[in-house]
Amino acid sequence: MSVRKEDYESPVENHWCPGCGNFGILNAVRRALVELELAPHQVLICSGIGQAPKLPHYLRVNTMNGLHGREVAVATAAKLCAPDLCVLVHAGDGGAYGEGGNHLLHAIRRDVDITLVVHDNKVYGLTKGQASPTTSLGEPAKIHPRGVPSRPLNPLALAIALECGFVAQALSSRTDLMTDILKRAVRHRGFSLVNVLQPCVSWDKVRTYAFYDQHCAPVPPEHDAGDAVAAFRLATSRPFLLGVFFERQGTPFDERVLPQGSGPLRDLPVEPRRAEHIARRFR
Ligand SMILES: Cc1ncc(C[n+]2csc(CCOP(=O)(O)OP(=O)(O)O)c2C)c(N)n1
Ligand code: SF4
Repeated sequence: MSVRKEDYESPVENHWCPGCGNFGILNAVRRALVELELAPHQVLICSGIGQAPKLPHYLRVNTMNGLHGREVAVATAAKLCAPDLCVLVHAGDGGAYGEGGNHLLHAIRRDVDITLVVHDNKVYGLTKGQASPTTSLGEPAKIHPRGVPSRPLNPLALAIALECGFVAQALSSRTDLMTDILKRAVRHRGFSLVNVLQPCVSWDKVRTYAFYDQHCAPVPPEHDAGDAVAAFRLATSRPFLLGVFFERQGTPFDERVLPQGSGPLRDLPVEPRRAEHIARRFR
């Protein structure tokens, strides 16, 4: 089977602003899936509400749109029902780290075999530029004219502290590196977090393409991605390092909870009478 880029062509009209960093992420995801020889029917992309969550509309793949911040929970259920699917989640920094923060913690702890790609544009893009959990302390924002009063979340350090299976950072304009990182993240069996720095050309006039070009640097080649302490130190030392910070192979959640040899949940026989009995208790 040979998978082509055209197989992922979607007829849906694109509504991102011209020049948005999301285009680079879209290109890298498509390239990664093609290079992994995954056909569209083998892939499910879950998302919620926002600019980032529009990404699966622009690819011809299986899609599940959940509520804002609930995309990881939806993906967890989907992976348990169909463990043979490659499940990705696309969310903004607001959805993933704000509204969805609690779901993120527990998906990491469970080690669900999904890849969460966070489009980290440091603002709430769709709702027109309010501060998000990753906006810098003191930075003026829409509803914070005197500056954001809270410290930003460090998603990489948080994930490493929880010994998340795979933790990496990419930049939306460096699609070669992002494609490689995404391929590794998808191949990793367990929860993968890829934080993608993404310029929002409409609402963020500080972190432009030129800003990121100037401030980003690769994770040092001598870094040992198996060393959680070194990874944590790296993640807390410089905010704009690109590459793989941490990788640890465990037993993914679906292998731990699904009975041996039972097959995917979707193949289990449905007993309508039992379902009816359960439904009656909630009427
Ligand atoms: C539970 C809930 N809270 C808030 C909203 C309103 N809302 C929709 S999109 C959005 C911002 C999205 O920002 P982000 O997740 O960072 O994604 P982006 O648009 O920047 O890609 C907000 C606040 C909502 N739909 N549901
Ligand atoms: S508002 Fe920002 S994140 Fe949303 S499409 Fe426009 S540039 Fe992209």
